[in-house]
Amino acid sequence: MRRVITYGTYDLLHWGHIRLLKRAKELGDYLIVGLSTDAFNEGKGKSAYHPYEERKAMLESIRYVDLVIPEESWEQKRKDIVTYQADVFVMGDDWKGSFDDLSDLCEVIYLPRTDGISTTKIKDDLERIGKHY
Ligand code: C2G
Repeated sequence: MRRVITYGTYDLLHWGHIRLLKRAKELGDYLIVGLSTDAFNEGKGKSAYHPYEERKAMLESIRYVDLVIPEESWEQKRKDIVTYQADVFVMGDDWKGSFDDLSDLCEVIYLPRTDGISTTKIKDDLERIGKHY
């Protein structure tokens, strides 16, 4: 049983998120997602459109996701990797190099981001459309 772990806010779930989760699952047999809590997001300077419970329910409905755990701090990754016996830690490559320190615990892989889509872009596009009507 090869276990994969990844982290994120996963707000306004979109194609880029799905592609990341799909490729992450393909690296093993079991995918754990550390989902940023609303409090942690405040620390990231992010305010999600959907609250944690809704973002969690949406992730749990995705066939590639096996377990969703709360991400409450930057430091918890080491503990999570041990607790959940993760063999692989995956993030999109906008984080390239940021988590190489975890490579003593597990494989660290950065996957290419999906171009042309982001939660920020969705919000900006909707705002622009909204101004025309
Ligand atoms: N992602 C992607 N392509 C996009 C947008 C996002 O591959 N077009 C990936 C990101 O690289 C990340 C995951 O989808 O691996 C979730 O993205 P976010 O919800 O934006 O996560 P982020 O805010 O980067 O939080 O401790 C790590 C943080 O929680 C990561």
